[in-house]
Amino acid sequence: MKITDVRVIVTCPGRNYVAVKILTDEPGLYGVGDATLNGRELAVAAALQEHLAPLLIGRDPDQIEDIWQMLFRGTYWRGGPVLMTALAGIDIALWDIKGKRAGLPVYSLLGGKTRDGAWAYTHCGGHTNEELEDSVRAAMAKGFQHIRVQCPVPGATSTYGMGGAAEAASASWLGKGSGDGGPMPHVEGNWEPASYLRVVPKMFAYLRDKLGDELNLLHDVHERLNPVQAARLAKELEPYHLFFLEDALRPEHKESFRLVRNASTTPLAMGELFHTKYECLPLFTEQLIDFIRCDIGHIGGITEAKKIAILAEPYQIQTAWHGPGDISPATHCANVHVDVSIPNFGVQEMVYFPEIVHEVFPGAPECRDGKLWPSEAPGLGCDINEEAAKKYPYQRNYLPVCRRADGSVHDW
Ligand code: GCO
Ligand code: MG
Repeated sequence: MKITDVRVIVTCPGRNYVAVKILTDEPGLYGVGDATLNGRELAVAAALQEHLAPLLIGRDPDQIEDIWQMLFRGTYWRGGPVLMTALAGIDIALWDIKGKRAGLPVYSLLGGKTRDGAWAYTHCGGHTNEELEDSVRAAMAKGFQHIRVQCPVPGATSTYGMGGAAEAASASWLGKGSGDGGPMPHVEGNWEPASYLRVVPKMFAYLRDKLGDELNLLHDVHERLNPVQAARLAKELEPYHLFFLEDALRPEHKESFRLVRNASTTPLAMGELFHTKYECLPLFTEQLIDFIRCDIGHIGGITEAKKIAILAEPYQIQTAWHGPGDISPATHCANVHVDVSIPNFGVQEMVYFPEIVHEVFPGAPECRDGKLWPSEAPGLGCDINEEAAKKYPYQRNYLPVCRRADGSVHDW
């Protein structure tokens, strides 16, 4: 069997997505992958179109590992976010082909089920603790047992995650630019670590008081703290028994996790800005984190995710793959096939996609009883409707930029 064509499809059903469709010489046999890198979509599309796709034509799609190595090591330069996202798009599409060809869901090819479904967490936010509580109660009523909670920061004009599930599912930051229709990033201003550090423990105290101890609560710091601030937060959150505290530090400072770790027993999650297993290793070997949450769509796909899970297992680190609305349902499908086939799965981030996304990408993991369930169809279970994709052309879009009260740039 041979690869005959690689189509790179850029579409914007509310958000920009980059899809990879790999066709073979077997009539009707193709795979669909996701190569979306929020805010830098066309860089990945160009890498695929101009550099990687030509290398695939005529190759045997069954040889996923060899193709992966050829693309990763063959560049000589290795890969950052752009190339590892491009590679993920190819890898995910190739696993889809392998499953369809075998007549089996991909989880079966990865070793078979280790659990029935994958525990899922949804996002909750609000402008006040009361609003947040309502949003958490609504998620609990839907069956969620794991919930990520975010709150506004006094003085800040807006804050990452405050909008909860609605924000995650909405049309990203499209239209929130400079206000004159120009392509300027939406700026989030007046964010101060001191205010943030004061307000987050109060949010958890409120929620535990109202909701009790049983619910699994998570929180995303979004790489905004320095080491000593992160250590303080982890320590002050100890009484509220978080399921995990996510991305407390910037990805560049892995050694600083020692300080956070030594300060508290709050479980730590990290990894959505990593690109390879090599970045995960120092956190694994010193057991500095409890959950690894790489983005399967940004680390070269299922092939690398499986290796990362295997490397994490002996250190008793569990997976919590990144699952936001700015990667397509194809990566969400890949997440769940890996989740249900590995021994050290922890939890899976999920979003409800708007209907317009499902129109372009039919097929996504089913969410019920607080869990995600993989498709039982051969392959990964996500398709692309190319005609529908054409209706929603790419729109230039940027992620927000965060500024502190003095106007200086900070991590968003
Ligand atoms: C998460 C993430 C996302 C990122 C987004 C950037 O935990 O879900 O932090 O919300 O901000 O993927 O494009
Ligand atoms: Mg995050």
